[in-house]
Amino acid sequence: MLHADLSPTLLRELTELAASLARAAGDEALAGRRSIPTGNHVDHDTKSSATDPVTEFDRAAERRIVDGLIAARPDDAIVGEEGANRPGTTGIEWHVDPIDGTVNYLYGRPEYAVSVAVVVGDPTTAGAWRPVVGAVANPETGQVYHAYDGGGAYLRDEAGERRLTVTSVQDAAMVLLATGFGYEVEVRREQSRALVEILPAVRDIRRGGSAALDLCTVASGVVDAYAERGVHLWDIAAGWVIAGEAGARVLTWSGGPDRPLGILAAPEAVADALLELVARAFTGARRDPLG
Ligand code: LIP
Repeated sequence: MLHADLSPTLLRELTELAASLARAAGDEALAGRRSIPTGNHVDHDTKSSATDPVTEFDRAAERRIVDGLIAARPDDAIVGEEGANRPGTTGIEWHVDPIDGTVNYLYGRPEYAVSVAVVVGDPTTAGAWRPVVGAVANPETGQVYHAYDGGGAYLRDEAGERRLTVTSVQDAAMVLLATGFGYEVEVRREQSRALVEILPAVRDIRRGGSAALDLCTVASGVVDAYAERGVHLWDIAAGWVIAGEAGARVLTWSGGPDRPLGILAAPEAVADALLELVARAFTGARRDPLG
């Protein structure tokens, strides 16, 4: 059931809450990273594979965000990458990726972010849900990207706040495309095959290591588009709203039961051409995407 009262006032309040918690958790994660000399990896466990890390700072950041959400909105549902799973009664569900780009965080590379989003509807049913609020904070740069449904996309940093719009690229062959790769060998094998089709058809690709930031770079025009197959909702929910509010068409498709999502975010002028390319390249990418 979609939430009844998604007024602009409520959406603004939810966005500010998301942005403030993302910033606070990010600052704590940054302090943790800087407490360890560069060149030393943060101690970590692994999840889906030996290359899929989770650190104490991922868990601490998620706790910080969850505690803040419960204090502010105790009846909302919460889903977090590191295990937060709290039912709710309001129809509002928070999706939290406490550190997106964890491998970059591990190595001391600056491309990682805290992603906090609100999703309404039923994320377990294709087409019956959508993200409506998103905040993505990059602790290394102090940048906070934020947006809510119908409110525009913004970047807030030490220079102030400015509205974001996607690029005006008209030709798919001139698209600078952000993409990413999963942790599991079979997913990476499929993604490698997809690159054989995609790389010759676009200007070039960029691999930043954080889906949340990749979507924000589409919104800010730092790249033209982003496509990846194998991401989770918590990776993309906030960036989805931000890229969409900056003028991108955002399309997702399901990888099937227990399989992650595929996503394409692109300016309208090249969205159809890129969708055809992605649907050719990624097995299982649907030509009739979810939304
Ligand atoms: C990451 C995604 C990125 C993908 C990585 C990884 P994590 O999420 O944001 O787009 O390419 O393989 O899944 O694991 O850093 O939260």
